[in-house]
Parts: sequence; C-alpha cells; structure tokens
Amino acid sequence: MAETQGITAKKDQDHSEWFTQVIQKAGLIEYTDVSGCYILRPYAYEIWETIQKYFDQKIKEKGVKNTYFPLFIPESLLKKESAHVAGFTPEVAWVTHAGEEKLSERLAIRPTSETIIYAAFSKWIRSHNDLPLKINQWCSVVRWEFRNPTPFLRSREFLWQEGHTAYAKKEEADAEVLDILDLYAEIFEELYAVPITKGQKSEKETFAGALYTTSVETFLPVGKGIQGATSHCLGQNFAKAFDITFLDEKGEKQYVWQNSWGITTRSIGMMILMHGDDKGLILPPRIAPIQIVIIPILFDNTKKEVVKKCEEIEKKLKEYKVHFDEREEYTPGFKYNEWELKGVPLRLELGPKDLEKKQIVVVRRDTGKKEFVLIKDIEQKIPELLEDIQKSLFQKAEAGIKSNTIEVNSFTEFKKAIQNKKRVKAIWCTKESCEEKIKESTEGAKSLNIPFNQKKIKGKCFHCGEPADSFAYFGKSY
Ligand code: 86X
Repeated sequence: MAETQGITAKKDQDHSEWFTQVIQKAGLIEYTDVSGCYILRPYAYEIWETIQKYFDQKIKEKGVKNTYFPLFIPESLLKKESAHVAGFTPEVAWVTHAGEEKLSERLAIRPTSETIIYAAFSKWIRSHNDLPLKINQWCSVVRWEFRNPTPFLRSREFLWQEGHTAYAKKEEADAEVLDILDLYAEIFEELYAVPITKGQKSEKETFAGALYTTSVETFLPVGKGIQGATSHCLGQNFAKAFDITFLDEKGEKQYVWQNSWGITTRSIGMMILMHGDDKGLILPPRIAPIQIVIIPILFDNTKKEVVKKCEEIEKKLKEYKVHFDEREEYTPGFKYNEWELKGVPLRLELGPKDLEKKQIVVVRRDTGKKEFVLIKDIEQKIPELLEDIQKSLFQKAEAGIKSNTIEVNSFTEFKKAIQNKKRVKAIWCTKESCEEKIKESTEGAKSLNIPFNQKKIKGKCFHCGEPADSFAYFGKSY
C-alpha cells in the first residue's frame, strides 16, 4: 500500500513536496492524466460534504433555493457583459465540436455562471413581488489556469457553490453580502479551525463585475496569504447588461441590486496547509471523516477479550465517527503511523494490560500527548478532548498568524517584511495605481483585504504618501 508509507519531506523545508506527498499518501487525492485535474477520493470528498451540509442548511434558512444551470454557456452570452470577462478569456475552455461536426457557436464550459443565470433572471423578474430572488448551485467550474496547477489550491476544475441573488433595494443587498461573509467566516473558524480576517478587497482586487468585493483571508505558516471565500455586491452592473428590471410599488421600472458569493474546495487545501505537520495531516474534529480510531493490541491468548472490549467502546462512542482498525496483517505501530498520516484527531489503544486495569490509552494527534482513561469515563472524556483539539488547533493557528504579522510605516520596512515572508499591516490609500507599483517592486506582493474590524484613522499611505483612512494586510499570496 503505497499510500501508507510515511512523509519524507519536511513541511518547512520542502513545502510543495510535503504537500504533494501528504495529499496522496493520506488518501485525499489521486492524480490523473489531465494536468490540473485531480480525483477527490472519498476521504477528501467527505470533508467537502461536511462543508456542503453546513452551508446548505444555513442558506436555506435564509430563503436561498438550490438550482442547477447548464454547464455550457454560448460564446455570445458569455461575452455579453464584456467588462468582467475581458481579463479572464485566456482561461476559458471551449467545446467546439460534436463528433466531427463543428458547432455553429462555440460553447464555454462555465468558469462561473453569472451570465447564464442572469439571462434567466431577466425573464423571471417582472415586479417587486418577484423579489428578492435567491438561488444557489453546487457544481464544478473550469478555469484553464497556466500557472503550475496544484490539487485543491489551483486545479483546472474545482467544486464550489455559487450564490446569486437579486433585491429591490441596495441596503438589502449590502446586508446580505455581510451575512454570507459571516457564514464563510464560520466555516473557516468553527469547522476548519482556520482563523480569518473579514474585509473589503482593494480596488485592484475587486471583481471587475462588482461594486465592491468582500472576502475572508488567512495567512499560512509557509508565509503566504490566501483568500478563503468571497461575497460580492454586484450593484446594478449586471442588471443593466442583462436588463434585469422590475416594476416597483409605484409602477416605475427599476434595475435590481445583485450579489454573488462563493466558496470552493480550495478551502480544504487551506486547512491542510494550516494544520499539517511532518507526520502528515492534522484534521480538526469537526471536519474529520474519522474522529477516533481504535487500535487493538492483539496477542493470540487475549485477542477475543480485547476485540470484544474494543467493540463495546466503539458502541459507547457511536455518536462520533469511529473506526475500529481490526486488521491483523499490520502491527499496531504501523497503524499508528498510518492514522497519524491521515490526521485522525484521537487514537485509542487497548491491549491486555489495559483491559486488566479497565482503562484505555488515548493519544491526541495534534500534540502527541498520551493519557490513560478509565473505560467508564470515556463518554465524558472523549468529547472534552475533541473540543480541546478543535480549540487548540485554532489557537495555535491564530498565534502563528500573529507572530508572522508585522506592522510597517514605510515602504523600506514593507519590502523587508515581504522578503521575510511576513503578513504586513500598513496604513494604505487602497488605490489601484498604488497597488500596481507595490506589486511591481516586491515581486508580486498583493493586498489581502482591508479589515472591517478597524477604526477610521487620519493617516498617510505607507507607499505613496497620499491621505489614507484605513490599514490593510499585504503579503505574497497563493
Ligand atoms: C469572478 C465572481 C463570482 C460567483 C465569485 O467570486 C463567487 C461566485 N462568481 C467570479 N470570475 C469570473 O467572473 C471569471 C470569468 C471568466 Cl469568463 C473566467 F474565465 C474566469 C473567471 N474567474 C473569476
């Protein structure tokens, strides 16, 4: 079993090799013959299902309905709102033929579905009674990236949800943008145990079709910023391009206010990069497909009793995702390594000596800490431990981000901090022209976002010296 061999690369020395080994050996990803396209094996897909289930329920509570739109978008439709598509066209994959027959019009494989969805919105929305309209779809999209593809982080096909909504009033749309952003923040912080910063994207990083773009961002131990999810207020840009209008209470024709928002399977990659170590994955209990693994220490003369006790314990823990590893062809030590590699939060070991003492050995994946727990206490002790692991993973990540963040006052300090792979906090004008210059002279440092959680200040931009009223985070990024 190739996937059960240990990780030979170190996370902080040979980072990308480490990532490649972890995702394959832990059984998350299989490569295929198409560059940039990867198999999400059940162990990865189960994580995505947990995210789906959580988010799906939350948006349904807000009145969002799921739909499914076609994969193919006719070229003329994709290019209708040209402003937002212009920069992206090199990434679009096209279907040109059916069999040997050339199609009369090329069909894009959806890179995102604004155009096809808003063409339908313009048919469905007539009066204020048709609003708000809130739909979502879970699907895959294709963006033919040319930068080196990486599973989860930059794949040519990936899974996501895309939410698309239309409102009569701008204030309603504004409120939803932040509501959805809060849900994304919850996914990262509560499920993935990944601390994020909520904020607004700079002019340069705003989606071209949007009035403004908000995001959740984190900063990884390798020294790179990464966007977790985005929630856009599209204003009336698409409404005007696709003629999405309604008659208000006074019978006057108005354009709708729209939002779109999405989270992708990239989020799984962020979690892996945040928590993993030299032994492999470390999965937070709330998203782990297996939360507890039970490993029996088997000897011929005590096997029956030990297995029986393990099965009893498995039953006691049926509220959790438990796996009893009964395989006899592997040693306990081999199994420990394998489940560590797969990131299972808790390992329970039980042998004849433990049986005598009516106890079980419990080992945490995150700290490696081992303790003996009386079997009668496990129903009380296990949930405490799982919660503690969830919490400490978050706290450790948070401390890491904090220690990797530097506040600067000048561009000289800024460049030095970027070189040292830090997240940089700086008072900034937020202008596109300023960001372009920063990017050029730092080999690609970008703003992450402008955090919402800050007070307006009267200051000067660290780079151009123009008046600035807020700080932003910057970094090299994924
Ligand atoms: C931007 C905007 C938006 C719904 C989201 O961020 C969340 C979910 N959509 C997506 N975007 C594009 O519009 C786009 C368009 C084309 Cl044609 C493309 F090839 C790539 C794209 N990438 C991103």
